[in-house]
Amino acid sequence: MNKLITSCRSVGVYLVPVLSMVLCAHADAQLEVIGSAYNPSNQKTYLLLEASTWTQARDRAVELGGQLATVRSLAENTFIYDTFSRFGGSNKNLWIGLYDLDQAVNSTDRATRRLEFGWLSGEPASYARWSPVEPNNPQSPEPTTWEFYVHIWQPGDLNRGTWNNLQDRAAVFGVPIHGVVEIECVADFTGDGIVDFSDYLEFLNLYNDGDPLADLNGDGFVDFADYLAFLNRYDAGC
Ligand SMILES: [Ca+2]
Ligand SMILES: [Ca+2]
Ligand SMILES: [Ca+2]
Ligand SMILES: [Ca+2]
Repeated sequence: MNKLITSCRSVGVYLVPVLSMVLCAHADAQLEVIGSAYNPSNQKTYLLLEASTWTQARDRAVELGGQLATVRSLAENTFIYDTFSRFGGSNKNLWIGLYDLDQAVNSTDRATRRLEFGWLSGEPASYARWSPVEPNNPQSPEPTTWEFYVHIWQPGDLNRGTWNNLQDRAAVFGVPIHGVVEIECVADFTGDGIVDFSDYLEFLNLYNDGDPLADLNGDGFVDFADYLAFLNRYDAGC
């Protein structure tokens, strides 16, 4: 999948404009990765997607060989919030992998309602950082107003850094919502669960294009330090 976008960029200049436009329009339909970061304290790599609905971000995360992030502690919540909520200089709400497991059952009791949410990763929902008034339970008969998906509030909000359940939309109060993807195996660039030479070639492609996906140490630059970081993970088999 990454390759498609990469090829579009690198091959586009050689194509006649119309063909190039068609191919690139197809590639652009995919959510772009706009940032990445490595958290040394839990050895996990995170990617930031362009703004989208929760379900779009969820699907893109799987294509990228990961999942919308699981938040297991205050430290992980703080890392994600500090790293991405003002990424690029503008405020961002952040989608995480928490969602309402049963859309037909929605308690009006807040304590009970909190237990209705679970992680995409299937890990136990032992840690939570709900805003004091969430998750709420809109009572409208119109299902599109029901709030099944969870994001971290952006820095400009009173409840910044805490969680809110929301509809499947790409912005709230005019501020965009960006998916945060957690990548389990960084060297598996093809996302097939195996680390082999095809991953090496895929990394080289991204590296040569300066793609943010190749910024493995998350410092905003694609350079030799990232190449060495890749070789380390590649040798380690993940
Ligand atoms: Ca429910
Ligand atoms: Ca809510
Ligand atoms: Ca692979
Ligand atoms: Ca880098």
